[in-house]
Amino acid sequence: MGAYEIDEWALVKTSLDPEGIGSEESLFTVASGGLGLRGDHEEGDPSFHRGTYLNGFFEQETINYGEIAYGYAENHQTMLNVPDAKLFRLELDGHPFSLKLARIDRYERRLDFRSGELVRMVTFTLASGAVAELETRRLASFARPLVASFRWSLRLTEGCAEVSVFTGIDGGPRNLTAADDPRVGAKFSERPLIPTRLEVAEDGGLVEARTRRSGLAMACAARIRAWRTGVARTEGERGTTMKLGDSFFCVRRASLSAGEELVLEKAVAYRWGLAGDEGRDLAVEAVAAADSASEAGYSALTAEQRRELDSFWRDADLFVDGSAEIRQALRFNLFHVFQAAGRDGRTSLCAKGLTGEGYQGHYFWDTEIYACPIFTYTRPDLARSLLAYRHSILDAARERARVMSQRGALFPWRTIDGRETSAYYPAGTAQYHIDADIAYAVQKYLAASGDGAFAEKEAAEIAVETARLWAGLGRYGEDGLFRIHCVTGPDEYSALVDDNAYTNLMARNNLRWAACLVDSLPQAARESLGSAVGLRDEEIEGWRRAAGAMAVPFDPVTGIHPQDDGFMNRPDWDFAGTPREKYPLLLHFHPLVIYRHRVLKQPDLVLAEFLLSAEFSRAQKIRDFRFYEPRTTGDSSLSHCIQSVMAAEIGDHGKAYDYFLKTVRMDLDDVHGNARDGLHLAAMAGSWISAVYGFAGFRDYDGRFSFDPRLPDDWKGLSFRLAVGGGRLGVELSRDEVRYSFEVDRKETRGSLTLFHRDTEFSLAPGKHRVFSLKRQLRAVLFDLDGVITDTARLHYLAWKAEVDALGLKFDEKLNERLKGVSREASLGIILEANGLEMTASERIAIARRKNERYVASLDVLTERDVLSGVRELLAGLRVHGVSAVLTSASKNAPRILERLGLSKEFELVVDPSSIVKGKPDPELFLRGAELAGAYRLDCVGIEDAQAGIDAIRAAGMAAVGVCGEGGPELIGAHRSVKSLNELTVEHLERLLESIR
Ligand code: B16
Ligand code: MG
Repeated sequence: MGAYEIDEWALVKTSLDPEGIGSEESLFTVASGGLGLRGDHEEGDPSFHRGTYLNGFFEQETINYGEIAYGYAENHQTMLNVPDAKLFRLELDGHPFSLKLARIDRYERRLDFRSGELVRMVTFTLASGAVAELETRRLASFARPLVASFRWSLRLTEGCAEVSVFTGIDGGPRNLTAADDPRVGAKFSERPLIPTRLEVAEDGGLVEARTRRSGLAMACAARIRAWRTGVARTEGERGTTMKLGDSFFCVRRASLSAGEELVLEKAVAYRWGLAGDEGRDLAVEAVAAADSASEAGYSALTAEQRRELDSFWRDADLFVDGSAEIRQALRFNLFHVFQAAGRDGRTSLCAKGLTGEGYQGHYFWDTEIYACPIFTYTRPDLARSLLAYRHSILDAARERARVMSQRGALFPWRTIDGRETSAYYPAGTAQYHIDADIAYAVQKYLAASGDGAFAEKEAAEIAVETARLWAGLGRYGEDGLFRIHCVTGPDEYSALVDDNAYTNLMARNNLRWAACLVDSLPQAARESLGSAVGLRDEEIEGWRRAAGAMAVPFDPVTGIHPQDDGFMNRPDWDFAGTPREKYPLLLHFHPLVIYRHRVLKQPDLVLAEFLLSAEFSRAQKIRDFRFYEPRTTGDSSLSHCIQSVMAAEIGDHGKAYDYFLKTVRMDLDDVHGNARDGLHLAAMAGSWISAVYGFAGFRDYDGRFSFDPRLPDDWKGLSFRLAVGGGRLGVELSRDEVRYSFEVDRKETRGSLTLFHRDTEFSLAPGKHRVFSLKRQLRAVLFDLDGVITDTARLHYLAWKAEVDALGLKFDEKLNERLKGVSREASLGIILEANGLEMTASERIAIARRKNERYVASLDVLTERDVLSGVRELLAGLRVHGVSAVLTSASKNAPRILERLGLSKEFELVVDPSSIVKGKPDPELFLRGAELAGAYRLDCVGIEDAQAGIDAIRAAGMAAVGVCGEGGPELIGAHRSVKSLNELTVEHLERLLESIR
């Protein structure tokens, strides 16, 4: 699989592959949240694009619109490719060393997830026959902000050679420009970074530069040490340093014989800030940091790096028992997400991390919805820092809200410094949902961490200003519903719509949370919040009212939530007529062509159903997932992980795993073909989301922590830890059971943690654990009525026949087969459709009523003798075993029929079909049945005689028994088929449950 070796703790490549060099540069990036070094080779060749980035350091340039309108974003912002410290050029016997031309005997590059180093080893033979081992190492320090350290060594194992090595700071690299792809490419008209100072010393140098327009300045200092080891160690290889344009290079020379080694260590420090900030001397800071790192030496920095990573992995590792490839991919992803996160409260996490220039180093909602969950539950300090960044740009967001004629704060869709920089407003500025996404991430962080100080200040201010935005943006319609017009949801293949369901749902959550948070503040905090943001009680009431009246589109015909108000009116995209090469659609069709169809780039409503999990029934989620999935292209890399989580939730394990594979290996396999422009950080974070929220079924809605585990077939286990309740919750899943444990540093100060395993509430005291079985155990049997308990199909047939004949329509026993298990109204629909007839709602109601009158009258003939054979015996057996019996009939006459059959007492639990949204084959009836019985759905067996019923049971994730009768049609999908219930005992059902997953 892929071009990389399988190593659980490293990404390893053992061959040079000029074709894949671009994506390799992204994959082999080392970064520290503030500084990113792309994985370009030390010699600078072969290379797709050499890159060094400082998170938050950018240049801006006016956006040139062909036609401009008020309030358009004014400036592009582009994270700059800054002077490069990675180059080490080597000359041997006067000839430049080239990876492409050398006679290479061994090659290996390794990105080590535990030491944080990129290590390359090359063994090669010189023209003279001498043999050399070249080892290079680099790291971007987590412990020392914006410091990188390099170790370069060349050892001769045979022969001798004259060696020269050149390294310094190269001012040459620029940002990538020309590209047809709107997702990449800087827009500079002039060189963005102007060198202002270049100084050299024998052992290093300093460069300073400032941006042309964004008012920022940077400094970069390097210190180089060299020595020769081997037969006899000599100190301080002397060398010279030279300036070359905006660059400088130190040269070190040595004559090496077999067994001797020339070693260079280089410490580099970057600093940046506002140009002209008199309080700071960036050069002095950079030099001091480089000196200190140089004195400490490379191995000391590696030790620091290991300590940081040991602690990260202790909290964040996700262990999959069953596949080394998956472990590697998950750790690779986590490592990159950890490397990408800004740590200073002033920077966030770029969509591509610090691995490339795609999306120009911008921050989007990716941080809050995709990356923050990882940090909230593994490194809360980093989650806090990322959210503090949002607080730091609150003033810019307030200003943006004013420009957009709103109150409160409107966070920019994409930005570096807080100002909106999206040049395409329909899929940019219009994504107001980012306000609610940020609020959501803050809400989660608080619920998991209990960070009171953050709640009282930063969180409260964000809560108020975002709630204000929604309260002002929406309008009450004539129907009293609170509506939000003309926004774009997460799915960018629909734009500028009314009542985007995701936006409204998340806004509702935002409004409610803000009201609760403000109400829960201690008096003093409330007062200082009041003076900071001028809050009145009536305003909070207004939020609650708007939340209570929020419009959420619902289509009663299909029973799904349309993505927006107009969604159901639009035609479906012609998927069958769209060849593979036309994807992603955004590169082949005008936006309007896409917008006017039902086609999704990524989940929208389905994402809301994940994030706001408890607000939707399972049946609703199943319907919605099934409706949207075939319409979702996955053109966004943010798509797959959400599809995976929701497929897992609705019990579609095959799909859950397929989508997981797409997200977990997105960049390793270059699924989107653009890894060279930088890695897809949200998708990488998404693999953690898929595993934890998908396979472990973790949900954290509204501060309630629950798990509903479902391991993929290929895995034997999954374990991880989450930071909650002041300690670490350990979750260890095996095929048969799950073990929850709770550890805290100091037991006496912590209370118990309340959790839910499925629907079972339990609490864990510090130091304790609890184990739950995951095996299916028979708890409830859900019985269909007609065809299973009694045979009223004939009576239904006669009643319909009489009615339909009177209308002069055709109706026969074959058509009647299709009505089995189907509701009265839907049955009439089938009859009319078969006759090619349409009727008004009132005509339909009248016909259905008359049919029912005939049917009810015919029920008088039913007696206890009409109970089908085997029914009473099975019911008696269930009672003895304490297994619930539930009636899940589509018939509204079921209670009357039970009474006539003398079975009312046997069925204390009867699902009322008039209380459900969709009948069979929708699983709702059966899921309700399980709920009524208080049984977990996988512990239920459903018994049905109709195909629609078997489909419904399977969709509910339950075991299905089909009653086919004598010579009846085969029921597809039934786990077991019987002629009558005579063939079934409780033991049979128990064994049936054991045999299926
Ligand atoms: P009612 P089941 C179903 O019963 C019948 O099979 C189906 O033909 C009928 O239309 C439906 O009940 C509705 O019945 O008109 O009495 O509400 O198989 O789900 O028990
Ligand atoms: Mg039936």
